[in-house]
Amino acid sequence: MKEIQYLNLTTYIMKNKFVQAVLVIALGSALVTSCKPKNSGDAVSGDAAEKAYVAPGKYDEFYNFVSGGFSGQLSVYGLPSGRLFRVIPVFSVDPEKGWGYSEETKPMLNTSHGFVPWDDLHHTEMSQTNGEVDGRWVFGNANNTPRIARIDLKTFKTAEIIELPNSGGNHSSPFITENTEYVVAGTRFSVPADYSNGDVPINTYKENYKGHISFVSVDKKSGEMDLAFQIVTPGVNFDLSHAGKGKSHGWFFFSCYNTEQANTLLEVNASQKDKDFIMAVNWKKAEEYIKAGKGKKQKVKYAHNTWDEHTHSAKSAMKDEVLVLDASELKDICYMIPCPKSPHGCDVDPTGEFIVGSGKLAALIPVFSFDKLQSAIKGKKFEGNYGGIPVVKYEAALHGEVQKPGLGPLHTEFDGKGNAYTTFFVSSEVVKWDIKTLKVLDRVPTYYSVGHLCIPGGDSKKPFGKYLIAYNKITKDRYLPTGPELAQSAQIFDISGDKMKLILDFPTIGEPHYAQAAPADLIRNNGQLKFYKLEDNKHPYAAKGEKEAKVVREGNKVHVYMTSIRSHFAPDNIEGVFLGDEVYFHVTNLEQDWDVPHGFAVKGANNGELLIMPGETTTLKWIPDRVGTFPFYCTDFCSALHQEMQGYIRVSPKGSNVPLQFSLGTNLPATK
Ligand code: RUQ
Ligand code: CUA
Repeated sequence: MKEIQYLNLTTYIMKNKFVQAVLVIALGSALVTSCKPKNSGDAVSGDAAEKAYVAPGKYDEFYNFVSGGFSGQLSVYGLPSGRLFRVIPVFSVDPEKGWGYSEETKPMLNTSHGFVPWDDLHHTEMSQTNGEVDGRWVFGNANNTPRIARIDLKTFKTAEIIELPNSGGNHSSPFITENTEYVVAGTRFSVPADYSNGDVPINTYKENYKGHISFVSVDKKSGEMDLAFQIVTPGVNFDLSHAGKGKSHGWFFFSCYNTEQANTLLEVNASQKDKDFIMAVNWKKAEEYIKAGKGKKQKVKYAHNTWDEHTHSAKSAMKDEVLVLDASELKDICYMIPCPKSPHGCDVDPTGEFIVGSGKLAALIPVFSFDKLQSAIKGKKFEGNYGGIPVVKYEAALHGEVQKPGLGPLHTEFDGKGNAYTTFFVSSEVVKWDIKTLKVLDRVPTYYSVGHLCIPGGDSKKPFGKYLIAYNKITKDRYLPTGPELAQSAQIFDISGDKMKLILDFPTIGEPHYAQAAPADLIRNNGQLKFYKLEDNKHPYAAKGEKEAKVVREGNKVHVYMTSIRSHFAPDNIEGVFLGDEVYFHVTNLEQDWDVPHGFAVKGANNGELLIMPGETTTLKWIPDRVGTFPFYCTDFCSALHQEMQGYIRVSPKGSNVPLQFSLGTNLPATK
């Protein structure tokens, strides 16, 4: 194991000569000590299996919402068993669930660029009340075409997606304030603003590229999002962020790199400076400026997509304006705190006093003090400005540095008992340290190259602190080989004692970045929806009983109002459809019982299936490409006679005289 860890480290270093130089020079002996942690035994302790074991029929203690990275989806696991319960489609189409394939869900993936069928979901954040996880919603970010999604935890469905203008690579997102007042996003790639001319030479980055930070408000009751305002900053890369809490509620902290403002070969050119920044934003102050009318209205274009539980359909609205505050003009909303070497994670402890910056190339972890930051601002302990934003003196805001913690710190979470846990990508370990004394208390190896970690409630005011899950980027030999690509792995550690103990490995979907976890009861008892009430179904094409089943022609569009119930469709024989027609199967699931979806698929559809929940109506568009007779069937095993749940649709040449007719249980008159 040690050899493989070491191999990862060397490959990483060899691949990157610059990193090699920095690490070798800066870290020296740390390199040797950190890559082979003292207690690097990979054997799990004797009672590990017992600790991760959840007996058949028993429930897990926590839900774990894990981002899928390049899969664009969110997966839901149980802890401590590591059992996978569900993959929730968010930013990527999912033929399994018809997401992005059914007519009702297509608008959810609409953007100002049109229909975008994929994205990269890195980070998840659960809604909070008073800084505690409240189990209502989980938010996710789309990195590539900047968006934020809200997933409803009553239905485990994506309920809303809002696009972010003036942004590129929405990485520093979606992090929320302590009462979910805002879900906040910082652009990773600075770009020319959408409201300026973007057709400029790339090497004019310094003049023409800007950073934008978005404050998206969240309605307390409905959860509906709205782009409240943005703050424009000099062009840099915003990487990650977290809201202040408790005493620092009203502030937000963003890590930034590429303060060199390079536009090419960033691995070298954006690693020049000894320190980049953590940007502290006084968002309460920004709110005041917005109220005072200091926001400039800018013309932009972004989509806002919402899901309606009654019509079982999404709507996409195109918005065209945003209010922008300029950080260089309004001198007291943003402050830069110098932070060593390309900070990545930016994490705030449960008290709100300590802000941890994780410099990817740093040999230490700086911890900043909110109180010291406040007095530094009051006392104007500045060392100049960065693009008009005051730069606070490093020492003036610093609580202290964790010395020689490991190599390549990335992310930190907290257990609520005064301890911080940081992941180290290069030295493949999780390190536990004391937030106040900054002493390293424990370290465990991970297999291998850990990126993120999650402690239930670990970035809130109230961590539950029993387990720590490490999300590793590289799996190598942990599982049976599956060709060139191996599943990323998660590892659960018991952190209830002084020493972290590995209790379970489990494979994950896509590439998890952030994850969130919450007590199972909080979500299980939040009013989980078991089925949609048929009487509340307001879908314009719903058939709420078999008597309402029909087929209606409107020009070349054929609307099939179809019902499904164990174990037949109504109608199940359809004739009088012609080549050149567009057929819309609107299928209503008449069941009123938990866990009885029906599916629908028709031969030759350039589409996915439908998976229709009880009481719901869902539509599949089918354009027949040839004359003939085509079977359709239920794709979800729903009863002993599921295999009988089928039907036929006949397609005749254009202009033929086959009359439009449909039936169930009787032969069509035409066939005699
Ligand atoms: S971020 S490895 Cu994954 Cu999007 Cu820190
Ligand atoms: Cu309905 Cu199978």
